[in-house]
Amino acid sequence: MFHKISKEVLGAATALALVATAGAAEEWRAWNIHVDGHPNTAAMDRFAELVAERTGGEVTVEVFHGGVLGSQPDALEQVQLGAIDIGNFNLGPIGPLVKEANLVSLPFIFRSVDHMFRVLDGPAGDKVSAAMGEAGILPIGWFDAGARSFYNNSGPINSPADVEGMKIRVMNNDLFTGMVNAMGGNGTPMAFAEVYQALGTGVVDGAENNLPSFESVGHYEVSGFYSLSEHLIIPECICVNTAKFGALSQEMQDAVRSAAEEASVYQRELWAEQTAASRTAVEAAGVKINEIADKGPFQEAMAPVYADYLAANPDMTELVELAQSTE
Ligand code: BDP
Repeated sequence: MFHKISKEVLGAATALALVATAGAAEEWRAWNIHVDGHPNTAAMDRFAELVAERTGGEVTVEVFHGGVLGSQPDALEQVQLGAIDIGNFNLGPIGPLVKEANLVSLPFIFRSVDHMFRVLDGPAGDKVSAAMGEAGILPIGWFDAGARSFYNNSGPINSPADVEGMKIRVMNNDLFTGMVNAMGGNGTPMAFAEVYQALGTGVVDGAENNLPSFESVGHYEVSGFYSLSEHLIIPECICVNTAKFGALSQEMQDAVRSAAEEASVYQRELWAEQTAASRTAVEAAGVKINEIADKGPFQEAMAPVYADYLAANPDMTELVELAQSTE
């Protein structure tokens, strides 16, 4: 009797387990470096809501904010390995992993954010996306990250000569180290989470970022001058482990993609508002925003950066020319 019941129970349990496996929910862990109040944090939360809604709960995303899953270079490797499933990444730190992604990290390659998006939406962008997907970091949505400018304490920066001798924190990418070095400074890669303290204690003399990030993590509290060099216009992505995304049915892939696209539209709206609001907030806190009358000398100083990059990656010449010639 006992034996008989247990067999029936076992049979039912096995059947249930099979049903559960067939309809198994995908639970994705998402990396986000930003804190509450930053546009990307709100956009990633919106993305998670939309994914749950549009996949009928078949895919869910838990977003870990504030970089608690690790630094950006580490998190990118985790995405490649599938240990982290998805995240909001800046293309700067993707360059060392995917050489095509470096296209967008060349200083002054884009004339404006609009120009950057036109390149991204065209054939050059298709090449960058395809290479990223092959490297395991598939972009499914594009965020605005504005333009990055220098900030420091010693005074306004108006020309490359003002950067001379300064130790400037940059994101992890040889292009950015080369960029600061080409101005006579000392480009120093460092994790984002360490920059506040490094600025406060004088371990670095300055850093560079867009206005929303300059404000959100308090760098403005330890930097008196923000000089609008706007030397880098780098997009950000919602990027997913390529194999995980590819394992979804076509219907689920479409649902996740549409969630990423809608979250990106939302992010770009928030971004525009936040850039203006951050400027007002940091000025109110005493930061001097310095307009640079002539950015020409900064652009000219970048000649060796382009020369070195193209000498090391001659196959990237076509892509660079394609971006530059995009109207
Ligand atoms: C912010 C980016 C973030 C970077 C950070 C940095 O959104 O992805 O990690 O800059 O400078 O603007 O490291």
